[in-house]
Amino acid sequence: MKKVITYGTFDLLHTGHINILRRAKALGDYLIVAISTDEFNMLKHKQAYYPFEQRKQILEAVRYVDEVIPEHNWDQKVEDVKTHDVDIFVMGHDWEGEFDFLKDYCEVIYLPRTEGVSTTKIKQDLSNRK
Ligand code: C2G
Repeated sequence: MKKVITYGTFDLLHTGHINILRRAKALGDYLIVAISTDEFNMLKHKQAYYPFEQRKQILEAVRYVDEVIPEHNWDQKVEDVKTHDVDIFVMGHDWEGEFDFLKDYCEVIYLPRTEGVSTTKIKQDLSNRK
């Protein structure tokens, strides 16, 4: 069984998230998504609308996702790859090169982002409608 992992906040789930989850799953048989905890988001200077438990529940309902684990810090990826016996690490290409150190442990693939959609844009568009 080929196992894939990807990481992110996945707040206000949108087609950009769905597109990367669908393509990540297509690379293997089992997709693990490591979702940033609320505490880690503070370190990433991100304020998610949905708290971790709700983002986890939403991701677990996505057909491409087989397992959701918490992302507590920047440094857990090597351990996650080993612990979960991961074959492929996937991220959007906005992270191109950032995680190449994982190539010692698994395949590293950066996929094109979906243009024109982001959680930040959703928040801005809704704010402008007021
Ligand atoms: N993404 C995408 N297209 C978009 C928006 C996001 O392909 N229009 C991808 C990102 O490239 C990322 C994933 O969706 O691979 C999740 O995006 P975020 O929730 O913004 O995650 P991020 O804040 O980039 O956190 O350790 C890694 C970090 O946790 C990544």
